[in-house]
Amino acid sequence: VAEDGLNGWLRYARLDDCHTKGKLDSMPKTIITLNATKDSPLETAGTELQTGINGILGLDLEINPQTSDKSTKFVISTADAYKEEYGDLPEGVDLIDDGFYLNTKDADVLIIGSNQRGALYGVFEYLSRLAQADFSKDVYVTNPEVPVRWANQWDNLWANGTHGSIERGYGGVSIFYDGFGHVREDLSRVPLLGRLLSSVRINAIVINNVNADASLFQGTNLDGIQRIADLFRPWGVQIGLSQYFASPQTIGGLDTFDPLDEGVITFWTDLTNEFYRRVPDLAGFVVKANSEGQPGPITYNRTLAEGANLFAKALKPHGGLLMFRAFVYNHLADWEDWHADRANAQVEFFGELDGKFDDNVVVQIKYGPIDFQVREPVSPLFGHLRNTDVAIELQVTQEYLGQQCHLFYLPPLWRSIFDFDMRVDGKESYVRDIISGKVFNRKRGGYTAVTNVGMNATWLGSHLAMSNLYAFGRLAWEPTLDSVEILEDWTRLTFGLSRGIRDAVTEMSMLSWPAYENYTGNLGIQTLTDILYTHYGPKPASQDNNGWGQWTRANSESIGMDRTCWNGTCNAGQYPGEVAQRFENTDTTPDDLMLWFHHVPYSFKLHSGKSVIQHFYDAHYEGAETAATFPDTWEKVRGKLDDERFEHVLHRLKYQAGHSIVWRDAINEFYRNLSGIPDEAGRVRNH
Ligand code: GCW
Repeated sequence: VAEDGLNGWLRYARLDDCHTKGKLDSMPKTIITLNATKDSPLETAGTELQTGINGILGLDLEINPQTSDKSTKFVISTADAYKEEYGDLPEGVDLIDDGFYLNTKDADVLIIGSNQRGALYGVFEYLSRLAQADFSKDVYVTNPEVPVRWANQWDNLWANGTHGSIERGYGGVSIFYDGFGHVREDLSRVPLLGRLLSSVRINAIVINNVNADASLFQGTNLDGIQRIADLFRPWGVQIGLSQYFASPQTIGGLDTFDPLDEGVITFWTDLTNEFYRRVPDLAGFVVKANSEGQPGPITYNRTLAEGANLFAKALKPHGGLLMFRAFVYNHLADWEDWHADRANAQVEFFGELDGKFDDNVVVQIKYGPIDFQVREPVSPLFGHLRNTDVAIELQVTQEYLGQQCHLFYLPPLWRSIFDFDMRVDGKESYVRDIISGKVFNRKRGGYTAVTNVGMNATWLGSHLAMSNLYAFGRLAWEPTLDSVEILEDWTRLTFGLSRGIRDAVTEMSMLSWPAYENYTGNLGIQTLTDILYTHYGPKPASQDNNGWGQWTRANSESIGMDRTCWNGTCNAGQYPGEVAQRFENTDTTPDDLMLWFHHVPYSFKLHSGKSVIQHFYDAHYEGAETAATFPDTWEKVRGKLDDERFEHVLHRLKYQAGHSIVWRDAINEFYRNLSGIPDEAGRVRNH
């Protein structure tokens, strides 16, 4: 497990002769890396190509041979260096930052990046093709959809409390911190992660929890941050840091953290300069402010924009970005107030601030208005920020989605958000085009994901969960990629070329979202889990009667949040006109969001013709039945891969099948008791 697990999808397993027959002779014999300096991404590109070809094809290639022999070669280069040495790239090859050009149709294979990172991405692309026995000869030019493609780790310096050392991390303890307040001595996992991230074109990683601990920025930990950055750099991965808003007070010795105070401004300027002295290519900061008890500018009656700009100004001379999280809401809300609604918070806090942010601020918005639920409409804030760059925040770590103990392939959920048409000003405006900046003519957009890999030998705690990390990078580069195609690539790279394995993984993965939604929370009611602590397992009673605002408003007659404008919280009204109208009425609200937007009797008839309560009962049975097929589906591939990975996956799938029955019965019986309405099929017991 260790070796395969840590390499993830970069195994470079040897291809069978039947795939390589007649192909090896025409392979170039040497690798040229133009102007590669030590520890540069270009140097990495050369060695990675050498390693990959050795693994996949069994060929030994020399890098930058001294002889000027005339044999065929791989040329790995930046566009500028290539131009100097060989002349212009062909017409029509237009590259933007991180993009690359790959030419496999001639005797020499050209892998040319707009920059060094792009060249490295080109090598990974080429190796990914070879590993899948794709020897096609063509010309390929690709550029990223957005420049910000960042992983976020929620790693803590200290391992204590209920969360372990990574908040909402299910893949073991931190690879960065020792759990006792320090950066680890042994950082050998860092380059291995850098390699995986780089291979899917993720260009930065935030290395500490957004609930930030400023002691990371003191003493020897500053050296530690520098060591981490130095280990990621050869992979073209920059680091970012989460900042604690009250640091001027807690570590700066000031009696205030007011963002307009001169001393506070000097504190952040000096600290930022110190970071850049050590890490000249620092990507920037992430800030969670005035959220869930975190300090922020509102403490001093300053706006969130004033808070964000404080950091932005310090970062600006160094070219750094300030990712400011839109996850701001009142977690002590009044649940007896029919009109209170956490889903309204983002637009309430940020809507009016549009245009008030400095130009190196990016507002980072979770995909839905609440919190990584199994089904949410897109955050309405995406329709409001016309003059502000935005990034979407996704989760690879499955916080509400089974915590890697349940299989949940996320791209179909992500795509449902990216592909939603907001109808801004009555015009086509897909969320992905809002993110990229196309809709509002913005220059910079972003995709971020909370990844939370840990020391576990599989990184995420489960082999199959790695498809989500892989897919996140692929989609951040090209958000219209097909979920199944991404998955098939990943499966071939991870488990080899067996059709059987590919069919099994695809079947289970593509059923995994509907199954999980069916047995955990239907019709937009959210994941009915324990929302107070673990976010795991069924606990529908925990949603209501507390300030967290993940309410269902279930009583003995009716259920759902009334988010209409005519009678409820008017969250529907935060969407652009056409969409607002659609969500305002039950007639035009899709079934899967019915209870998100409407409070209705259990007997309410859905578009499907079923009542809400019967839908609950049936869906929970269907979901559990689907999960019950997973172990059988996986059994079909026994013997087609190593036993260790086979058993590891099987164990998780069997557990999921069992736990889905726990979910089914807990939720069904809860609503059977509450509503008093029997299951038409007579399955659900009354207590
Ligand atoms: O979903 C909540 C999580 C917190 C997390 C927070 C956030 C890092 O329960 O653990 O804190 O979201 O996104 O800031």
